[in-house]
Amino acid sequence: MKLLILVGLLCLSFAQHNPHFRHERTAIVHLFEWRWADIAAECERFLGPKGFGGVQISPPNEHIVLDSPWRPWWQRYQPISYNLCSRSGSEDEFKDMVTRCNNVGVNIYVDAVINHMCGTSGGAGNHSSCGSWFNAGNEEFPSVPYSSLDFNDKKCLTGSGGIENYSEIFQVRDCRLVSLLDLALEKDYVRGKVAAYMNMMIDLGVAGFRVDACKHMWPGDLDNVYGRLHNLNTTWFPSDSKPFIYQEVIDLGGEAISSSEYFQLGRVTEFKYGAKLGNVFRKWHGEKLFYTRNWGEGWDFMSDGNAVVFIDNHDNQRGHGAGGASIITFWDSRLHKMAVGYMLAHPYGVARVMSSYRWDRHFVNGKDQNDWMGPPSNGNGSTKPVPVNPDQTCGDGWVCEHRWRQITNMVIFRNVVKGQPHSNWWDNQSNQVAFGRGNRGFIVFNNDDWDLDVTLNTGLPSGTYCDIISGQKEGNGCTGKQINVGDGGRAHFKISNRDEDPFVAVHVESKL
Ligand code: 5J7
Ligand code: CA
Repeated sequence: MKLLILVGLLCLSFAQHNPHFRHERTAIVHLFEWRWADIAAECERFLGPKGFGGVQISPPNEHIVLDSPWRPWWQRYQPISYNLCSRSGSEDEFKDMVTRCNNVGVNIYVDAVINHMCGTSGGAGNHSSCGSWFNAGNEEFPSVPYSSLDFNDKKCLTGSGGIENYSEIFQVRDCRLVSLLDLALEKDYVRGKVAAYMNMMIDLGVAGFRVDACKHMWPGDLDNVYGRLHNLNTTWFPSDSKPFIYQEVIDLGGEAISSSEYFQLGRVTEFKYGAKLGNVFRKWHGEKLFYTRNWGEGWDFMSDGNAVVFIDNHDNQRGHGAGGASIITFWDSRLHKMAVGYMLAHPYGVARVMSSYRWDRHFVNGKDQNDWMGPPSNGNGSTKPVPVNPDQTCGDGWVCEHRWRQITNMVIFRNVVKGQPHSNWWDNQSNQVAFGRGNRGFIVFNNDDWDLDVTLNTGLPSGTYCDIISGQKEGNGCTGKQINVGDGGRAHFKISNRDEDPFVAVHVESKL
C-alpha cells in the first residue's frame, strides 16, 4: 500500500516531464520568431514528414513594440496582455497553426513569459503589438487586467527596486529583472490570470510550455500555477495527459539558486550541456572528445529524466546569457552540425534543435553591437515570411538549421534508435570517438587534425548502410558514403579530417 502511494506520488509529480511526443518522435525545434502561418506550413510540408516531435514557438501573447525602427527580438519578452496577438500573428492564425501542426503529429510548446510584464519605462511613446493601452509607469495593464496591486514592489527590498545581487535569492525572485515589472505570483488573482492564459492555449491544443525566467519565480508559486492547468486536449492527446513543462533556469553552478529546486515541477533546461560540448568540439581548456565517454550525468549534469538539452538557444547564440564564447551556433556551421549530431545521437535528455535567423554581426571589443536585432522584417516592421528555395533551404535571412540535411537526418536517427542504450563506445584517446545505440544505429566522429581509419564493432545487423551525413538513402540508392557491416557487426570507417562533415552515421532504416 505504501509502495502504491509512493508510485502514485511519483507519477503525479513527474507527469509534467513527459513531452507527449506522438508516433515515437523525439526532438523539438525552436522556430525562433517565426510567424504562425509559416509554422503551420512548415509542420505540414517538412516537420511532420521528417518526424519532428514538436515546435517551441516564440511568446504568443501581446507584447511591447519598441520601434523607430529598432524592434529588438527581446521586445517579445515584455508582455502587455495575454491576448494572442503578437509579431508572429493573430489569434486565428495561432489556432490554425495549433490545429494543423497537431493534425500532422507535431506538438506545439509555448514560450510562457509569466515572471513580469514590460519594463518600467514602457508606455512613454511605446505601443503594443495589438494596440492595447497600458501605462508601465503606473503599472496599469487593463487588457489583463493588472494594476499596481499585482506587482512585487513592496516585497522587493533593494534600493533600486531591481535585482542588484544574484546571491540574494529574495532579490532574484521578488525584485525587477532589468527593470521588468515583477508580477506578484503569490497572489491568487495573479496565479489565476496566468493559469487562465495557459489553459486557454491548452484547450486550443498546445502540448506544453517552455517557462521563461524560472530562476526569478518561487518554485511554490509555480507549483500552484501548474496545479491549476487543464489536461491536454483529447482531440489529439490521451486523456489525463498533463502539459509538458520545461523551465528555463540558467544554472552553470555557483549561483544561489539551483536548477534542482525546480525538478519536481517539470523538466529544466540544462545550460551546462551546450557550454561544455562547445568547449569539447572547440578543443578549448584542454577538452577532448574522448572525455565524453561518460557524457550526461557523468559530467555533473542533472538527471536524464529532468533535462532538456540544446547546443545553443535564442539567447546564448548571440553572446547573451549562459555559456559565453564556447557556445557553437550556425555561424560555426561545421562544428554546429557535429555538436547537434552528437546531441541527437546521445540518449541523454529531451533534445531541442535551434532554428535561427541571420543578423548583421558587428563586433567591437568582442561584443556584438547588433545582438538585439529582430527577425528579417519588411519596411513597416512586420516579420517577413520564410520562403523555401528549390534546394529546400530557406531564404530572406532565415537560417533553418533544422533543414540542414545532416541535422534533419540526425533527428530521424534519434527516432529510429529511441529507447536503445548507449553502446559499443570506441575512442582513440583523442578527438575520434564512436558509439552506437543498441543494434539500431551507430555514429563515428573525427574531430582530430588527422584521418580516421579504423574497423569497429557497430552492434548492427550485417549489410550495406547509407551514411546519412554525407548523403542519404533515396529509393534503393545512396547519395552519400556506403558502410559495409560484416557478420559480427564489424565495419570499416575512413573519415578525413578535411571532409566537409567529418562524421558518419548509419541506422537500420538507412540500410540499403
Ligand atoms: C535572466 C537570468 O537569470 C540569467 O541568468 C540571464 O543570463 C539572463 C536573464 C534575462 O532574462 C530575461 C527574460 C525575459 O523574459 C526578458 C528579459 O529582458 C530578460 C533579460 O534581460 C535577462 O538578462 C539579460 O541578459 C543577461 C546576460 C544580462 O546579464 C542581463 O543584464 C540582461 O541584459 C539586459 O538585456 C541589458 O542589461 C539591458 O540593457 C537590455 O535592455 C536587455 C535586453 O533584453 C535581453 O537581453 C533579454 C534576454 C532574455 C534572456 C532569456 O534567457 C530569455 O529567456 C529571454 C530574454
Ligand atoms: Ca519575480
